[in-house]
Amino acid sequence: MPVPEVERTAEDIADMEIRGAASIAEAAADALEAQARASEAASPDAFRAEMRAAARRLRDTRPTAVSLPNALRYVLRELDGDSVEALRVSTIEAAASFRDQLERAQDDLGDIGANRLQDGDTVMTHCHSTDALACVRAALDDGKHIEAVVKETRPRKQGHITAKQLREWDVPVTVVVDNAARRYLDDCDHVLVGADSIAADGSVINKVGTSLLAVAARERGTPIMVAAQTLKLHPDTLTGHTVEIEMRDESEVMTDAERAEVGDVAVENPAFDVTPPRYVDAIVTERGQFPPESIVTLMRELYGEGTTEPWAET
Ligand code: RUB
Repeated sequence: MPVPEVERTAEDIADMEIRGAASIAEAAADALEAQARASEAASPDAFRAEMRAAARRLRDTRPTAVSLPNALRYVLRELDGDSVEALRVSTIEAAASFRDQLERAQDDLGDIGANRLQDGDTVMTHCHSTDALACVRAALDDGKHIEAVVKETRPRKQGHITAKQLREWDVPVTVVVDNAARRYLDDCDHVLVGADSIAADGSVINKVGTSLLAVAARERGTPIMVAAQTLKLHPDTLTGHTVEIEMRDESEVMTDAERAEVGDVAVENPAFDVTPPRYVDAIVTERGQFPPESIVTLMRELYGEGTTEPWAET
């Protein structure tokens, strides 16, 4: 049985109290650390079994952001030792080094992304991405004036989180409904979004609506920049697997009262969509910026030809 902190984190991820691919990854690593600290396992085998069970519980919360299984793999891979105490220490160290890497990757990515932003530029955002915002932050730190058109991002309106963060940085913000995006693209110099997963062919999986925005931006000639640290590269796509798109509760789209009023309709609520590589100008990672079609080279270098599932029951 995972310790209560793992259970709490899993529930918070599933309920989107903790959300966004990087934050989900960090919370998962923290939860594995909590499991290790609280473990009363009587043997190294029992400790490892507990860690695998905790990782499975976390893994099963949301299916699309690959940062989650990548984070779990990172920590479980570092488990080392012949005693419970040694295993505990190695888990705690692995979680700390994961957090360091995450923070460093976002800073480095931000510096690279900021080079694409010129003084006086306006960016259009979709959803809320800490990787995307790191690019704006770094551009501001370079002394550039940046403005933003922030898409509301139905149904959960994560655009409000982006708007709040940008206002805290004194960035002038205009919030628009999603359907107004094309109208405002002419006023924007970049579309700047994050990613939950990036597939081997360079497809970008991000909050639903990203692909529609990318198609419109291509038509208007506005460059599309995806900010995604390498934790978002989906290694299973190297071996032909596809990325599962999470379907969320219908009530996020229509309340029960609205449905009663409208009548008997089917409601679908996909949380993410796939933007084909031809609509993306650059994927900005902490290792540099890449045309989407070449991201596979980096993916091979970092993740080899595939992955294991270290959380599997043995
Ligand atoms: C969040 C979302 C974000 C990515 C990247 O979706 O699509 O663009 O996760 O975020 P949700 P970050 O709100 O459903 O989790 O750059 O912070 O990892």
